[in-house]
Amino acid sequence: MMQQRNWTKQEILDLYNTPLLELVQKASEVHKQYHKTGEVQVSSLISIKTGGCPEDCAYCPQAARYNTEVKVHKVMPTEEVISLAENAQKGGASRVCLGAAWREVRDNKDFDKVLDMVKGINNMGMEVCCTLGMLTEEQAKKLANAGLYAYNHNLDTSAENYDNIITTRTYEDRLKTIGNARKAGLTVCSGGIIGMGETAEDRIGMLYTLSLLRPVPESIPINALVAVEGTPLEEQPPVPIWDMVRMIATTRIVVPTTAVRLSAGRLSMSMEGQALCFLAGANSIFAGDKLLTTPNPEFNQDMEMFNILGLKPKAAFADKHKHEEQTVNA
Ligand code: SAM
Ligand code: DTB
Ligand code: SF4
Repeated sequence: MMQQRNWTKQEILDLYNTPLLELVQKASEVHKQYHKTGEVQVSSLISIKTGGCPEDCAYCPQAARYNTEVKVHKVMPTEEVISLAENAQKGGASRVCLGAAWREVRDNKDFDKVLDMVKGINNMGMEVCCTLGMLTEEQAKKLANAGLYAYNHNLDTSAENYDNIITTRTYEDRLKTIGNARKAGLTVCSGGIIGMGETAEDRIGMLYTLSLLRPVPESIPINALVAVEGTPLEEQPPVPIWDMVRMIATTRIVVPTTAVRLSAGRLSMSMEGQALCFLAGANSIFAGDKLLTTPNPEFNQDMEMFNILGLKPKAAFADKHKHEEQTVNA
């Protein structure tokens, strides 16, 4: 059983600034020690409730206050969600993430529908993750009882940079929700976005905060900003692939047992760039031609990439024993 080490911010920053190939090599060694390097989890995103969100997250096309092309949809019928999950499973996906453009979970009929979706997908033998905004410990427990495996709630950026990106809720609110998910026995998925104009210190500050959580999150998504017209960040230049590789490699070294997810932004990455991300320790991708509202590489193109790189989709719950050990030892 690996004990998570306490890193200092400076140590993480020094890692991040290591000459690139040396960093990738180090990360690759850690990856090989703790993970099956030939396996990458295929996850599928389903936007169960799209647009019209009251929050002001500067990156998000679903915020009602920005003028984007996203159309508002109410909660999707459960059968439709299950059928999308079935299709994803046929394509090799072992994890489904249900996303809702909500500020927070409310105890109403829509939440009951989400509980049904979770039950249905869990019964199919897939890992179910939800990202529904803030939630209480009681709501987290209801989700856990319905069979939810993970709760996604991103820190997005460092505590210092947070107010430049979101003002309608605080960093402490985010940490509290993560704590509530944890108390309910759910695994935690929490990461952030690079390419929003933040400094290297901000990227590392976020990683530092995540690395100090106990237990450490089982899953950390690293998103490259998808700059969407109409949002305050529409003019942000694309993040260099080298920054993405550095961020993934650094995360891999700092939290060796965590699943590092190469999440949004792959449409602008070459296959070679993504290959470096896998070498540096990325454990998963979102497959399917849409993320929540923005485009993603075609499914067939990703399967071709898996073939070329010699990667296999990972089975569901392959990390479950690791999570149970972590919880027992926490
Ligand atoms: N409304 C819920 C919340 O914010 O917690 C859940 C859905 S929200 C879309 C989930 C995450 O998607 C955000 O925390 C953010 O990290 C990521 N995200 C949203 N828009 C993005 C964009 N344009 N580019 C990259 N990541 C994005
Ligand atoms: C995460 O960190 N990235 C995913 C998932 N968690 C929910 C979402 C990415 C969304 C990208 C923008 C969009 O498609 O709307
Ligand atoms: Fe709403 Fe989530 Fe988008 Fe923020 S990231 S505006 S909370 S959907």
